[in-house]
Amino acid sequence: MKLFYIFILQILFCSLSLQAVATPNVNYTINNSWQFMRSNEIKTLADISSNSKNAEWVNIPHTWNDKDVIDEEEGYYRGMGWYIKEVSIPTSFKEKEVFLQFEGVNTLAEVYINGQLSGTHVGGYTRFVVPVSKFITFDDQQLTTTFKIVVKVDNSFNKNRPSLTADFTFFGGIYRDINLITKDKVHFNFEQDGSNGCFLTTPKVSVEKGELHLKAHIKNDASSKKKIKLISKIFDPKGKLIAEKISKINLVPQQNSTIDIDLDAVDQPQLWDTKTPHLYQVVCELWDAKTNTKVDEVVNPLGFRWFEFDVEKGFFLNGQSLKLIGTNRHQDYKGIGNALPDYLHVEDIRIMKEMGSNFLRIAHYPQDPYILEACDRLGILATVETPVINTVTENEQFDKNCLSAQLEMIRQSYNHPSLIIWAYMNEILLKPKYKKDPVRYKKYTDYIVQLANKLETLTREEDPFRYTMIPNHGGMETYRDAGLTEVPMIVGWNIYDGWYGREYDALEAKLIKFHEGVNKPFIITEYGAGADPRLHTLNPTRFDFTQEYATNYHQHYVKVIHKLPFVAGANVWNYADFSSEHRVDAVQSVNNKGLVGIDRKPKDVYYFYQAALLEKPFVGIAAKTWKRRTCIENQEGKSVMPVQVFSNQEQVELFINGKSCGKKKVEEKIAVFEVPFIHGINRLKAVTSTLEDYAEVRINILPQKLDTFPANGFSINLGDERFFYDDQIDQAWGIGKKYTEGSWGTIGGTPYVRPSKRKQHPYGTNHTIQGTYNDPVYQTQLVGIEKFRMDVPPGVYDVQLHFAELEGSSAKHLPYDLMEGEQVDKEQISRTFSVKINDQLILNRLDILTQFGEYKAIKYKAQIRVEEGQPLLIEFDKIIGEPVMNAIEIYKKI
Ligand code: GCB
Repeated sequence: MKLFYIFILQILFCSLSLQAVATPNVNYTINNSWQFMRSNEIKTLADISSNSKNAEWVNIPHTWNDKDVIDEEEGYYRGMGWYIKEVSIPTSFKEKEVFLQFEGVNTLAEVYINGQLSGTHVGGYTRFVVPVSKFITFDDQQLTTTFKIVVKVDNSFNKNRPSLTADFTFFGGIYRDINLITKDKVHFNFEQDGSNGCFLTTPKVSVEKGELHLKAHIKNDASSKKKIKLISKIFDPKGKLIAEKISKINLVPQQNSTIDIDLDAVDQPQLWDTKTPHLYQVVCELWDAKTNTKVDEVVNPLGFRWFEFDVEKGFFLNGQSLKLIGTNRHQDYKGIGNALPDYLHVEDIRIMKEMGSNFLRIAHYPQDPYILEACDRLGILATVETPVINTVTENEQFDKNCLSAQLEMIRQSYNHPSLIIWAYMNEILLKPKYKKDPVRYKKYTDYIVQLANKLETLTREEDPFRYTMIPNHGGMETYRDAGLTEVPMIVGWNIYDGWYGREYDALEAKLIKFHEGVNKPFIITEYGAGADPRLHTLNPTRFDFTQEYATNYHQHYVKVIHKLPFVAGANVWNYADFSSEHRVDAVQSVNNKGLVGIDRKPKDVYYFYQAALLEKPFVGIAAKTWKRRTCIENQEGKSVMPVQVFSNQEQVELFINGKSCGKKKVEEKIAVFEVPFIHGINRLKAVTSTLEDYAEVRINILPQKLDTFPANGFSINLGDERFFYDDQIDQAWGIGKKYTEGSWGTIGGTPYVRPSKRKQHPYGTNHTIQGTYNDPVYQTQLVGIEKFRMDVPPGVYDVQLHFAELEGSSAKHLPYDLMEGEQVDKEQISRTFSVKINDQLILNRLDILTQFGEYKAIKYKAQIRVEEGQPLLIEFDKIIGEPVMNAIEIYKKI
């Protein structure tokens, strides 16, 4: 559409004479070539020129935090950024009204046109419109008129602006499109709250009939009365005009009018549902009755559907019971931050649909318009919410900002048939203030309930046809006793049993208790387990960040969600891994609970969901995500490892290198095969009665006896039961073993366990390690290691020792700690040790903490010549405390 307008504009430029001619309305982006300065030094427009040497050219969408969230330093720039651009428009636009429409600026925007403040907006996730015409002087002597736009953007913390805290990065910048729009003096009122001025409702829908109502806000900015025709046209899903209604309206000068009309009901409408999302279109046109010219046009999607939430029976769409299952979504991407090209928004929804999702929680804030448009087209039901998260500020300004965000969200997304729930306040009691002072705490929670009631009332007044929801967390009593579960129509609960706490077996009983306790329609708004795509294990354990544990966790949740009818819906946290700068997890600053990575590469669990949700036959081999492995040989020189195959068929057969591993019954969507991998390439094929899937896995089998040394060396992780796959350089790290006669391995030492009251981390720590992107290699270690011995053939060896001190003073917790105040009581450890290899002193009195500091990746390389009959022997001499080693690599050079 925009290209079309640009084309029209070009024609205009060519054919304009100096007399005013009637021009159609235009709407095109002005995203290119903005001058940008990130600086807190620039306080006013006057400071810009003295700082302009620091300016860079950027295109919108843009965020200034794309780089500083991927660097190693903690924290990111939260402050001011200035965007500057000169824009030329045809002088003929004088006859029109010119506007700028900002799709999303995080978080505060001040827009100056030709030096005058022409608009401000608080809130990073909704659209706003700024008038231009009254701030510019059209140059009648020229074909074009130029004006200057300066936008001040601020993403710093402000106690009056939600979100105050949250587990995601608040990327600053103009990160969605800027449109230049012209309108006739008479137009649908799109300035107010960023809506398009037309609101459609379907008050009653059945198989026989779909009723349709239109509320249109029309503005007459002219100084004279206007006679107007409003023509409302309905087009069926094939684009055929099926109804048209003309309403005559008299507009008073300089006023807004609201028109409420029933449009013709549609007989036997093609219903919108998640399998066949039949989309009608409603085109509303404004015609000047006197000149008989069209002055404005707005197109909206229309879907005929009805839905209902039942406390006991869950959700019904068009009278049919439907379990809502899908994911949540954040709006960022690897290396780009939140400034996504449109393709990625649409692609995300396509990937969700291909997984079998029928439900999306757009969390924790409204997202690019493409998201709901794609949900409408592809058939994914949605809930959207405003970012009032974790805590509130008790003052009027904070309330006002929450309410305006809610209002804008509703008005801007109102016509999407896929949208069924408006939500607000995520886990608002997660960071409660005044917990130790019961009287003050009560006052605080009363304030929150009052604010919730204001948001609820506003939402129900704006839209009596949809549901409302608040997503809570933790124990039911906290929210119920505060009075918060009373407020919305649906209660959402974020549940992490089996991840942050307890085991997932506790889930079913918990859900039943919650259901009985709150007696409202119920959605599991979040559940998820972190999985660093690079970590794998044969022994999945809670909080190990392996793909295998995540699969077990989700398999259990899906089973329970399907079993309990009162669970109307559930959203995995999260669709994709996302940026959370302050998060301390397996991957620095990334929340790893995605079903796909931050680069959208599927994890095993994505394929599991395809098996669990798709109705068409599906088979998928888990091994695809773990395509290079290092493991230890068994007696037959092979390495037998389980391989999961996900399917919705009854039975699967798996082949390795053409040989069958047998047939297996699929249970809860998974069949597990014990597969005898051989050294080198292994080709897997899974076969069901109608389908096949393939995977290729390269295995590096480490022999028990090293008569010949592996060509690509030894890369071994210590103190770990997880295999690490470095996907950047395709290096597979195996897990260590104890030395046995004639073989290789460690002597002495026990795996490091992070002191924690709840034993949260089965292996080592999840603290960020500096100086590497391979944190898991350094996050585990053997403590008290005495020797590492390898009975090797003679030759020259390169021995690489990896260390990190994990017992530093600043053992950190998740800033976003759902473990509720886990405390680590520990004393500063001191350790000094020396390392000899084959009697050669390699490291003298190594004290990692003093020499390098805590949580830093340290690597030493040494070359050793081993003579016939000699082993390769690394010895750790303890001087103070216990020696440690995190990982080891050995290569044979000669
Ligand atoms: C939650 C929050 C979400 C976090 C998530 C997590 O409950 O609502 O914002 O990212 O937990 O991963 O801890």
